[in-house]
Amino acid sequence: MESSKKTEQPELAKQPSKEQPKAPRSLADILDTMKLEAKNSAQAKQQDPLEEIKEGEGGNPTATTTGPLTKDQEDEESKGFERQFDKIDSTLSVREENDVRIAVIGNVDSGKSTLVGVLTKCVMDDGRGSARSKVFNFDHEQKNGRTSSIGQEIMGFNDDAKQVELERTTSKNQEWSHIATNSKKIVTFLDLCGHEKYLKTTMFGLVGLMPDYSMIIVGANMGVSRMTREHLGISLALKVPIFIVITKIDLSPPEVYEKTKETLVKILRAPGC
Ligand SMILES: Nc1nc2c(ncn2[C@@H]2O[C@H](COP(=O)(O)OP(=O)(O)OP(=O)(O)O)[C@@H](O)[C@H]2O)c(=O)[nH]1
Ligand SMILES: [Mg+2]
Repeated sequence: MESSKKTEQPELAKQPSKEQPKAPRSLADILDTMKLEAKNSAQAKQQDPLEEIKEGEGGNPTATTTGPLTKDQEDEESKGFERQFDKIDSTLSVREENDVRIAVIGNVDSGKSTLVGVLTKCVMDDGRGSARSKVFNFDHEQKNGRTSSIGQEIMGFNDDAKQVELERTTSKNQEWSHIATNSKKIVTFLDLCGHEKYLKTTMFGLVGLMPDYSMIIVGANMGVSRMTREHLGISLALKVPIFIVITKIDLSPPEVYEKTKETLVKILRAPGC
């Protein structure tokens, strides 16, 4: 038995299975590859002898240079950087002027999605969730009425500062494209989640999507809840300017509405706010 085992081993070594790593290449092969790569890179350098001059002209200030730069080259290179920064600045200021991004935050059921639906889809709400159903991303959100993902909707304004009318379109892409081509200014709403369970998603919207403002929705009949304070605190910490919208005034008894307003004034006048 032992002798048969000994004879099988070299057989296996001769025919390696697919999982086994490839046998290393010979030293001569490796040297050949290295020579070829060195030759190619030398040829690439010869093909573009103006590369260094282009860098000095601001064409590509991030490209590496060979050898130390002269004073003139350094000046030219810094001018190149300045030109690129100016370009980025102007792009950002165009976005600031023409595209305002608003994060919609506040307690669960305060009416965030409803307000976004009413404003962007130009429909009235029936008090039972008809407007919010137009802005939900997923079926499960439609079923339980709770936002669990970040919804994005846009609202466009034309040269006369009037809202761009919506077209009957089949897809969101077509709708956005119609609004974008006919608008001078665009307001983007980020419909965030109110439930504590989805606070991480709301945080991501506030931190990652860089809103210009936070619109804090407070239900008149609900008062200022713990979650509303939490969202307000996060916005303040991120230095995102805030404004407050009170909803459900039609449902709220007048004294509760007055109490909610008083509490809001107190919070907004508190130090650090
Ligand atoms: N009567 C009345 N009902 C409203 C008003 N605003 C919202 N609603 C209703 O309140 C319910 C909750 O609204 P949503 O828009 O889903 O609330 P939300 O803040 O988005 O809730 P979450 O996404 O779960 O945080 C819906 O049935 C709306 O129809 C309002 O001003 N008046
Ligand atoms: Mg919602």
